[in-house]
Amino acid sequence: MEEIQNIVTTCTRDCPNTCGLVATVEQGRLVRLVGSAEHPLTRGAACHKTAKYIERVYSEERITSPMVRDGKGWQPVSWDTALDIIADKMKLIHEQDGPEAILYYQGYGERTALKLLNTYFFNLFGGVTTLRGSLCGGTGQASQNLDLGHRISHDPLDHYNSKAMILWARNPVTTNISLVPIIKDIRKRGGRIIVIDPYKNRTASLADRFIAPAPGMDVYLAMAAARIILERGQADTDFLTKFSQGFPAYQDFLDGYTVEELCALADVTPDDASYLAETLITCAPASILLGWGLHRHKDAHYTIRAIDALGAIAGIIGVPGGGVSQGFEEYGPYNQDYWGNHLNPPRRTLLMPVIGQELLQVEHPKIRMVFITAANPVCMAPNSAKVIKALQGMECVVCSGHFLNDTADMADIFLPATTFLEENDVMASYGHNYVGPVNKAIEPVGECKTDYQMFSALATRFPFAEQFCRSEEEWLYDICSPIRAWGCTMEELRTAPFRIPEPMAPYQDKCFPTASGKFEFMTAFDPEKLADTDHEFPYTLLTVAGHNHICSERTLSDHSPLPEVVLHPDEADQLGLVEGKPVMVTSRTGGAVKALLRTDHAMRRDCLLSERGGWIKAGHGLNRLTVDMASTVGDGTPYYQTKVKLSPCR
Ligand SMILES: Nc1nc2c(c(=O)[nH]1)N[C@H]1C(S)=C(S)[C@@H](COP(=O)(O)OP(=O)(O)OC[C@H]3O[C@@H](n4cnc5c(=O)[nH]c(N)nc54)[C@H](O)[C@@H]3O)O[C@H]1N2
Ligand SMILES: Nc1nc2c(c(=O)[nH]1)N[C@H]1C(S)=C(S)[C@@H](COP(=O)(O)OP(=O)(O)OC[C@H]3O[C@@H](n4cnc5c(=O)[nH]c(N)nc54)[C@H](O)[C@@H]3O)O[C@H]1N2
Ligand code: SF4
Ligand SMILES: [Mo]
Repeated sequence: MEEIQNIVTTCTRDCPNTCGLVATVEQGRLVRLVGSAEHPLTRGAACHKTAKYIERVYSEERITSPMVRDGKGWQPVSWDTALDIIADKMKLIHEQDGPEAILYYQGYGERTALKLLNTYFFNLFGGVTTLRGSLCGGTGQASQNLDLGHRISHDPLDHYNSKAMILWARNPVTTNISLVPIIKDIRKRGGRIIVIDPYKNRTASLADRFIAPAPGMDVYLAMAAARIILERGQADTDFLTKFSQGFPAYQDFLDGYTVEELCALADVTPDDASYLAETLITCAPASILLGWGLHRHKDAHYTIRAIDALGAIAGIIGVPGGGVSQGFEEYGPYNQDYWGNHLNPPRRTLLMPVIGQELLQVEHPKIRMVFITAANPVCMAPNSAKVIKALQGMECVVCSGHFLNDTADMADIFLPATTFLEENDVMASYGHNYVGPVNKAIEPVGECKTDYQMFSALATRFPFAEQFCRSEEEWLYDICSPIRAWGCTMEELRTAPFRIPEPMAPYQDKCFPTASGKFEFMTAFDPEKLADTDHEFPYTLLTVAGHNHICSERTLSDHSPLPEVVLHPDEADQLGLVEGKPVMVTSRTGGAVKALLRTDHAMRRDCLLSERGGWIKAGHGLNRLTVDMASTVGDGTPYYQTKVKLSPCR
């Protein structure tokens, strides 16, 4: 008899939707993966990438046994052999140079509850060098912390109370589909949607107004809208006087410009700024959702803080259906003692946004070994050439993942990881307040192991094995102690998502965990920092989320022969470039990427657009062009500070 099972689980990919899923398994093989109707946000609709994920699980390109590289290339080996080599190397380095000569690089590929234990393993070992900063959302969180004390976003379901939604550098049609029904509901109720983005992204088709400011110049648009609200006497004076600090200083910045000047600096029309201001006034409450695109500029904190300030002036902070929201804490609902950071004195950290440079230059001790899980820094961190050079200089690179991507190509040892369909775990979200069960749908493909199983097997080679090696259930019980304290048993968590008790709309009491206890306006602003023209490299390179892939989660055969870049047709004409033909894109990193040119009238003339995540070995790899630097606030990665030029290519 044919055995068919439906397993409730949660998608653990690097995606703010963190969908509830149902996996159908027939005779041990995954045959169907769809959105769960029971999940309050997924509502039965997962993305088009989900069904395709089955192909990824069973792909012939997937690596399903440990491998070690020798003079002839990759050789499959037993787990014991691979782990013995790693353990011996770790012990030797610890003995000779101390544990800080090893870097543990944990990426964004999967951030489940049990992933806390990866760091715990290294802490039991003695604490190694780890990372600080972010390739993703660091700037926004740090900037909002300055204004609000502690960034808390509105529950996405609270936006059913919104009369307007302003999507500022965010493209939910591609990146956050569970917001789409909410957007449509706002429109159905007669509300407004505004999309603010230098590029006419897919979400713009759902918007009443699309505003395309110059990249990184949104601060001026936010200031223009704030000025208009103040000039029209529509500011929330009660909030400003009772619950905020620093408003007079902020008003001084605004008074330094006319609305027209601010609009010229943002390169938008005064009508765009008026529409934005008027929406905040007449469609109250309006919510503002910040995307990750905003973060990718060096002084992005100006923009983010100016948008928070606009929210404060418009009176949407602490108001149901309002707010300036961004992300959620994906490790928030766990007992974070299990990172084990208390076991050692604080150890050295390297700055993620400039990881190549850091690895090349750190001393005392030098890094000799890099252990990478769930990441592809060669492809996804900026300035690939430096990351490659740094990894090539290592004595030993261990890489754990699913496929032989650009980073695996730099490794000496590859450890094959399970996908979430082969795991039991718990998953919280950076896009909403639900934490959900990860239930194993199929047995691990080949010899793949979960990260926890790998680290447990490795731990048996060290004296701390007993402290580390427990059953996954025991660990989850302990790590999820806050969830249990909120009244959800582990049995309940296995069957359905649980909403953690964060507010639907934060700050309703108008108390903010800042030094003053009030909302704090930005009181320093240096416009000089935003001036950033480069005549030789005139286009800002926007490397945005791809519609069909999450970051670099692809296979080699998934790639088109060349990456596509999109330019305004008049710019192409001026450069003598032809649509559909290859062009060479270069930047100040010295990198060069051959790409196929597409032209689009919807592009701003000062930007070149491409999707991020394609592999270098497949001829993509846009991060060969991106400059490596850290943002002024929050140690984020300003990928879009990169300027490029184009030339014809035979
Ligand atoms: N399909 C798919 N989904 C994904 C991902 C993916 O790669 N593919 N990645 C996941 C991850 S890791 C993340 S962090 C999120 C990201 O989710 P989003 O933030 O929604 O996506 P991005 O494409 O990074 O950036 C959104 C937009 O910001 C715009 N932008 C860039 N600079 C500026 C600026 O200066 N001002 C303004 N106003 N807009 C600007 C870009 O043109 C882009 O359209 O999505 C997640 N979901
Ligand atoms: N140019 C440019 N570059 C960018 C960005 C941009 O906007 N522009 N955006 C940045 C953003 S938002 C992000 S989040 C980063 C992402 O950067 P990274 O985290 O370095 O890379 P990903 O492409 O997400 O790759 C994650 C890898 O983890 C593997 N993986 C998944 N689950 C597991 C697991 O459980 N165990 C193990 N061992 N491996 C697993 C996947 O197969 C995949 O290879 O990239 C950044 N890079
Ligand atoms: S990738 Fe994102 S949208 Fe697609 S199923 Fe996973 S969480 Fe949902
Ligand atoms: Mo991200």
